[in-house]
Amino acid sequence: MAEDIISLIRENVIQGRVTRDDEGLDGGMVGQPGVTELTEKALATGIDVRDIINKGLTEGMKLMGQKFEEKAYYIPDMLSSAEAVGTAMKLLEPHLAQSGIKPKGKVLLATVKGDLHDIGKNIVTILLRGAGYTVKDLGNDMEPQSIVNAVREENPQFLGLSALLTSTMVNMRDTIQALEESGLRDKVKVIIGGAPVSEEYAKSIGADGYGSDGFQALAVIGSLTST
Ligand code: B1M
Repeated sequence: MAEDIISLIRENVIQGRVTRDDEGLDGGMVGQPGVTELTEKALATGIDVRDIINKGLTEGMKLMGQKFEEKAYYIPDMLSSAEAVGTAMKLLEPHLAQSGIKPKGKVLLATVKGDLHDIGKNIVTILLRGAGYTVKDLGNDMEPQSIVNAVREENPQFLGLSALLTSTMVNMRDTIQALEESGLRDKVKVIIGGAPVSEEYAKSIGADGYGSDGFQALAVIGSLTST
């Protein structure tokens, strides 16, 4: 039952179907539950929110990416899928929040210069907020100097950088260098994530941590909090 619902969520992310009123990219699906109705059903059935996010939404976007590579779908199709994931995350957000917990620390998050991919960063934002961190989302396509200015103004404990393009991951290194040049590097712990980056890359550019997904980012920030 749980696997069936998660598999339908995946399929409907690929089809870019927000609600039951949507046709779907391949057409003919009006009336069948979309990502909104399926996510509501998953929550009502007691399916772990982590599985909904990792096995349903994130996996659906990955499969959509493969179809994009195969040229079966195009950029507007990816945007429909992105809208479906964003809508589901809004439904899941209240279930991640643990009421009554004290803020754990402040995190600034940004997608680096040249990169417009923000779905992963938005998921990390929601998970961190749900876990009690105060998160300021700086947005995407963020110049190193703008990030440095925000770190100076906001004085966060953590800075999270996201990149999805091999051509923009280098801007994570430039951002860390800009922090060093401005004398702020030792005031903030830097965590990086996104499909093209790795633990090794994080080490090579002098980041303090790497998260392979949103939950890993949470775990890494948690472990750095206690060091
Ligand atoms: Co683009 N895109 N895209 N895209 N896109 C990719 C990344 C690509 C792999 C698709 C492909 O060709 N196969 C490819 C990159 C190739 C490369 O660099 N090697 C690509 C390309 C080429 C492009 C364009 C250049 C296409 C074009 O215009 N010709 C263009 C670039 C625009 C730009 O940024 N300047 C482009 C545009 C777009 C859209 C705007 C259409 C759209 C983005 C919409 C949006 O974000 N608002 C889009 C999308 C949706 C994708 C794919 C399909 C999905 C990305 C995604 O959202 N994944 C992607 C293909 C794929 O991934 N297979 C692709 C789901 C998301 C939840 O996962 O972002 O990995 P992810 O985040 C995860 C983890 O990585 C991690 O946690 C998240 C949750 O688990 N994580 C962190 C992320 N950030 C983290 C930070 C952390 C810790 C963990 O700590 C701080």
